[in-house]
Amino acid sequence: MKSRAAVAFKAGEPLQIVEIDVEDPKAGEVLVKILYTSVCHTDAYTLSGDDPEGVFPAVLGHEGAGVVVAVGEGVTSVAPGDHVIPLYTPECGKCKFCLSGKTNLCSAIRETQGKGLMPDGTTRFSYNGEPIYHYMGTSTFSEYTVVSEISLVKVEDEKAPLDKVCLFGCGVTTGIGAVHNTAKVEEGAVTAVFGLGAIGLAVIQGLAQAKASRIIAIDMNDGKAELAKKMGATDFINPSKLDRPIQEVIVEMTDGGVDYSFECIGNVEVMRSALECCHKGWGESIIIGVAAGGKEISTRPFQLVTGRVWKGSAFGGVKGRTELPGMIEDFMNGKIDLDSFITHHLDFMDINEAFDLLHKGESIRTILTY
Ligand code: NAD
Ligand code: AHE
Ligand code: ZN
Repeated sequence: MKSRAAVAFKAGEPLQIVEIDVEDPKAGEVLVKILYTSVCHTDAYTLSGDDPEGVFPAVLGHEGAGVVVAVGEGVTSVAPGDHVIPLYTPECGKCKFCLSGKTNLCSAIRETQGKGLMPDGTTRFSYNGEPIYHYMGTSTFSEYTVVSEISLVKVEDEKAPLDKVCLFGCGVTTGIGAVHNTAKVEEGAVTAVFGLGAIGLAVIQGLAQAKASRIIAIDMNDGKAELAKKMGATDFINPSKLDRPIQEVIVEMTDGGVDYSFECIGNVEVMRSALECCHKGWGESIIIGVAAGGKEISTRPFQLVTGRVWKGSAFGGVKGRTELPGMIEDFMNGKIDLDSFITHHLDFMDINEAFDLLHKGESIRTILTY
């Protein structure tokens, strides 16, 4: 079938809206009509050419929601008409990782997914007869996309608005999950959040749910302070206005450092600050931001010897098929605020504008409608 898609033909160039060909889903695969998608900084990262797994031409996009159109042989968990959210972290429930009880990083299709291919090693997308690669197993920047069955969670409540719950495809789940699943923040904790895009703001929302006593929000852009405070931040710091390292300032204002910090930018210098602002003996720093290929983190090992802990979090440690239904329910019951993340709405055709808004720091999330 034909599908409108925003194709990343080359790194560093704007996406081009073209009509691509989409093949039928094979065994274990599902054809989904994407109704809404948004742009996460990771899409911009891959488009920039800094992602070692970035392959071109590709259909990017991993934060979306839509409706099942057709299923391949053997698919039983979803059926045509079902509302679904694609999951870049699938959940097969059978692999060593899924069975470990220790991680959400399902390994069933990770190898081919990282190469922009479906599990059988081929692609369902083409343009002028040439293959187009998939992305993160989701490719939500095509009106019709093919994904693995295990990369879909069904939205059981048909009243759940897909133009909002699409945010559970990445940003909101990642931030809230990192607080509860990765850091396991307890009531009264003193915390710091570096970077106030959708990920950092979702972390703040998770910290507010966990009843953290202090939530120090940090961003170079003063324009982010208001929303951070609305979500629950107690303090805001713009590090570009300081004449000394931010970690020194935070350690001083928290009587020795924070219990938990979260890096939501992808900047290895900030990752160091986030670790070093943690309290001696127990402070934990969670890396969420994705740093460019070739970048490395560093600190004095003494920081770890003296009890600080460095951890990372992918998709907030959330097992999508098991845990997203509960998060969608929380949203429907008013326990998660999605509306505040949605700063812009645009037509899908204007997707490059959504990237510009993100780069300029003017948007949190832009919902693109097909
Ligand atoms: P975003 O661009 O909306 O937000 C980043 C924020 O960081 C902006 O507000 C920006 O002003 C701020 N910032 C940039 N440099 C800074 C600095 N030196 N000091 C303080 N603030 C600074 O991005 P986003 O969509 O929220 O994504 C954030 C990061 O999280 C990206 O690296 C993205 O790739 C990553 N991410 C990771 C996961 C995961 O599962 N680990 C999931 C989603 C996104
Ligand atoms: N391909 C990148 C890795 C990017 C990365 O770390 N991705 C995060 C999700 S970002 C979503 O916005 C993730 O979940 N990683 C786990 C995984 O298995 O990919 C690179 O730099 O190589
Ligand atoms: Zn993302």
